[in-house]
Amino acid sequence: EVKRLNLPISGMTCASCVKRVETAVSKVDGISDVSVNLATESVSLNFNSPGTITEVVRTIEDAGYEVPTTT
Ligand code: 9UX
Repeated sequence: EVKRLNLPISGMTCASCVKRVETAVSKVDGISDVSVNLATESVSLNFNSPGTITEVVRTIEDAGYEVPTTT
């Protein structure tokens, strides 16, 4: 079952940042239809397993950005 998720991202300031995050996240196995929005500082994506999100967060952070948490 594929579900869609929106994650906040901080640290993006230009269109190249957006492309960088989109490219990196799109390469994660089990992730598809990645769309990064600079104005809302977030990414929307389809995922097929909850465990995949951990790798998405790591990928975003490895690219030099942050995923702010509410906890
Ligand atoms: Mo743009 Mo983003 O010049 O890390 S690529 S700020």
